Amino acid sequence: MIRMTRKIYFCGSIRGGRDDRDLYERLINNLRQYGEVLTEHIADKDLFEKEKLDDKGIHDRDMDWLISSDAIVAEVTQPSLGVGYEIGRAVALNKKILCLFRPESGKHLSAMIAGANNGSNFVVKNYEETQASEIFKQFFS
Ligand code: 6IA
Repeated sequence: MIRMTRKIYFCGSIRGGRDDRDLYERLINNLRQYGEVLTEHIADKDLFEKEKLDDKGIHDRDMDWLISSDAIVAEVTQPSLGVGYEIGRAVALNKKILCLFRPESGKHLSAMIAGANNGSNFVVKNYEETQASEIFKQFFS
């Protein structure tokens, strides 16, 4: 029997603001035990200097990855149009989605994300970082 590695598409803010970059790095490292993280560049410190593609190239490549992925994990505390767009496209593709929001940030999550929670294939969790491992374990079990 051929066992395929699960493909995880991690979403985090880029042009929306990089305040949570370090956290993205820790979450991505944690997620690696559950599959291949297609978008590990989200945590890259030098992303702005390294990126060679133009906007269309980025969009088209990321959409291909999104289509090929098995699960989407989005850190949604830092509002990002790109992350919101990816989540909407993922819903249309019937993907399994986990959104993580930190209420401690003092921010307010969009009702269009919070209200999409159905507890099964679209899961929204208010969390603190120490809870992330347990949330991932449950989500991928
Ligand atoms: O609107 P935002 O830029 O915050 O959108 C972030 C989301 O869109 C992430 O979850 C990524 O999957 C995707 N995304 C946006 N920009 C990029 C990118 N390069 N490379 C990969 N994925 C991206 C942008 C670098 C550029 C500013 C030089």
